[in-house]
Amino acid sequence: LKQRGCVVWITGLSGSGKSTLACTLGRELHSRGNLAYVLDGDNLRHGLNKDLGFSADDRAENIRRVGEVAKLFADAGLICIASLISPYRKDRDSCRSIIPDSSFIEVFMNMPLELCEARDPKGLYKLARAGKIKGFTGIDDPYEPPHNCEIEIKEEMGVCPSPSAMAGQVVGYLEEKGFL
Ligand code: GGZ
Repeated sequence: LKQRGCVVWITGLSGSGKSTLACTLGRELHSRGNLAYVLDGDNLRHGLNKDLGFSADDRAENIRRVGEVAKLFADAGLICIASLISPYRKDRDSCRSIIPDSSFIEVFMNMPLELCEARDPKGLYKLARAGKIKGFTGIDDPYEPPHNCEIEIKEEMGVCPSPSAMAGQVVGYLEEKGFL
């Protein structure tokens, strides 16, 4: 088994494909014989983070906790894949600062709001537009795109990459940097 522990931190709007990438990447790594573990923001909010809401302070605490857990997994030698909206640059940067030497790999799902809103997998954008959810990221709450991400996933000529193409982009990066 060749691998070096690291944190793949996937940030982007709701509906941008974070969970899809996390899950596809996790399966791809397992099928190659690597050890990976997915920490998904939305899932963790049912357990570890069930006391937290969506104020800026609660999001910061959510991200801090997941960052600390991701660090433990990376210390144990796993490829830890964290997928959270993580809308504030300062919160993502604090996670980066606790993970040692270049093993925090920030992946930005750079998908247009219109696309995420058109997908609306859980109908949350619709509720946010109707004012039934307040403080929804991208509608009436901020999203700060990264200035310094390692990997950017975006549409090419108006076409969104497939899940396996997105996972392939991350696997290529991990190989190039010697994590795999
Ligand atoms: C953003 C919200 C909100 C608000 C509920 N704003 O697409 P989803 O549904 O499945 O994932 C989103 C999830 C966001 O949780 P995170 O832990 O990733 O957020 S953060 O990093 O900002 O702490 C969305 C749902 O929760 N959701 N209300 N107001 N997303």
